[in-house]
Amino acid sequence: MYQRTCTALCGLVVTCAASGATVPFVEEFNAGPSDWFDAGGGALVDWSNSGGPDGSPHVFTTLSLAGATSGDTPTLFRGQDRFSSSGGAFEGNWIAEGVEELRFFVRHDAPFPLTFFARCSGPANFPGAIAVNFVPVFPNTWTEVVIAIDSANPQFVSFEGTSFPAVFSNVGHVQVGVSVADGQGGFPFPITVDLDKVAITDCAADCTGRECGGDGCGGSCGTCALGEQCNASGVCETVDVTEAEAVPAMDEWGMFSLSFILFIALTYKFGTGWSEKELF
Ligand SMILES: [Ca+2]
Repeated sequence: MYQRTCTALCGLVVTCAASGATVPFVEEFNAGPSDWFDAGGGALVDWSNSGGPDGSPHVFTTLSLAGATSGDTPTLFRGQDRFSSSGGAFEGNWIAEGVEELRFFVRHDAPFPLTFFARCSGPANFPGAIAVNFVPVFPNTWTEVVIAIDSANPQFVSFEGTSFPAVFSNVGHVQVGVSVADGQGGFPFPITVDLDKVAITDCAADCTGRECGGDGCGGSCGTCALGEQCNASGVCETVDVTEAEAVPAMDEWGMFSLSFILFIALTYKFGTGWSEKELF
């Protein structure tokens, strides 16, 4: 983070807001499109006050493939410094500020899966870094795209003649678009594409070997089916119904067991210095 000074018209020297990226940050679009612009950069994207992945507000725009051909990469959403998108939260030196991931949720109503990409660049817009989400996003389903901000991430398919450090040491633009696949060009009907929860994180989620529970960054590796529970290793296990039903029958043995567990817990708390937060 750094600050700069600006000279106002009246001659006073004022301190502008810090211009480094805000990490972590999530653009929820709660109050409007947060100065995110559309494909052409000439208008704000559309905004809805509900319907996001969690029912929250989100933004959307219209994609036309009528004049597109396979291999085209139309940009749909623009979070850019000259628009003051998200109050400048995405602008700055992502490497120095410890950005580990770029995340966002997308949804669309095309009758076929779409391949999304993210592009980041400096304030001049070129060159930039393009990362492709290789798993196509199915229609009508909010899907989270996660891009590790790591030079070794194979999602980065191009740095447009520059390098990973050159782009991510001075991010001014964050853009989301789609890659037009074979057979999609010429589709005659407008497609609505939704966007929400555009985020930069300061930790890297890891769901390796986990199908449920936390991802280490406040997110989830998945949920278990009815009748299952997530164990400590992040694996869904079938709940033993017989055992579960026996719990409410609190007889003397049960009271003794509860007392014993509380005794062990309290002993451990004072023995190791657990904080209140950790216990409860
Ligand atoms: Ca939202």
